[in-house]
Amino acid sequence: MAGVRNIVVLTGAGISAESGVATFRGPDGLWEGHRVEDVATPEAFARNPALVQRFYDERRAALARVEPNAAHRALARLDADWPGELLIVTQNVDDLHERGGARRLLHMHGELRSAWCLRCNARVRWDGPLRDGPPCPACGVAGRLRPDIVWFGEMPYGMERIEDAMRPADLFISIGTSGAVYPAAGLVQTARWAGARTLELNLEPSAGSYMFDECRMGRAGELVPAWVDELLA
Ligand code: BJW
Repeated sequence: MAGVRNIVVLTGAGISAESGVATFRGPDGLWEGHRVEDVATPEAFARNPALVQRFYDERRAALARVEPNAAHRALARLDADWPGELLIVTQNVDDLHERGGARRLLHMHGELRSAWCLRCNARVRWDGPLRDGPPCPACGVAGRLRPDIVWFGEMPYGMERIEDAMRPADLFISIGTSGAVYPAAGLVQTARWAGARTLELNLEPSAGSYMFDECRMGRAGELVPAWVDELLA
């Protein structure tokens, strides 16, 4: 695509929907059975750690039953073949981008396959359950590991790296996100200030659709491979 060198891609739950991972705010949303304030805040964790650990243990275990889809693979192809700068910023806590082959990737809301020790502050790769209070592999203290997930009121990861990638961006593309959660929802505005062209790919109009130069509505598994083909042509 003429004049494009620096790209920032933002992804949300919609890109993993066709892999069978529930989105957050749809009719079958992940939080249908769980009130968000019961599970996705530090206060909820302090109040009822067993409930929160069980919720995340189930989602971590479910990763073994899902596979990357055509949209994840298309972004990995872009990552491999794009000669300019690229950063894929995902709000998703699943590991489907990396299993699809993406490398230039940042998980701004944390990762299911990581645990954070509240005793020694280490972040460790974690694939099993946390509900039984296992010892931290770094400091050995039991019962202090929490899901390494950014909850409401906590600072998302990598904000400096994201801002550094946004400043020189000439193309910003948002895929499969409702635009309901900040600061991710504000990145389109940052992109506009940077002078980048902005494109949204989503199943339906999002809260921020009006801010994009172009919106394409449909399934990520179809729209993303077609867009990557266009870009690499
Ligand atoms: C398809 C598809 C298909 C379906 N193909 N598309 C008042 C105003 C403004 C902000 C605030 C406010 N009060 C509080 C805040 C801040 C707060 C916030 O934004 N609250 C809002 C509710 C208003 N944000 C925070 O607290 C954040 N931290 C923060 O702000 O720190 C301060 C700070 C930061 C930076 C600079 C300065 C200060 C932290 C937010 C953490 C969010 N964490 C969660 C939970 C993680 C735990 C978990 O996974 O359980 O992350 S919330 C949840 O929403 C999750 C997601 O990453 C996030 C976004 O959801 P997403 O991905 O958009 O999913 P959906 O379901 O909403 O949408 C899916 C879309 O896909 C839909 O549009 C579908 O149509 C589409 N789709 N199938 C294509 N096949």
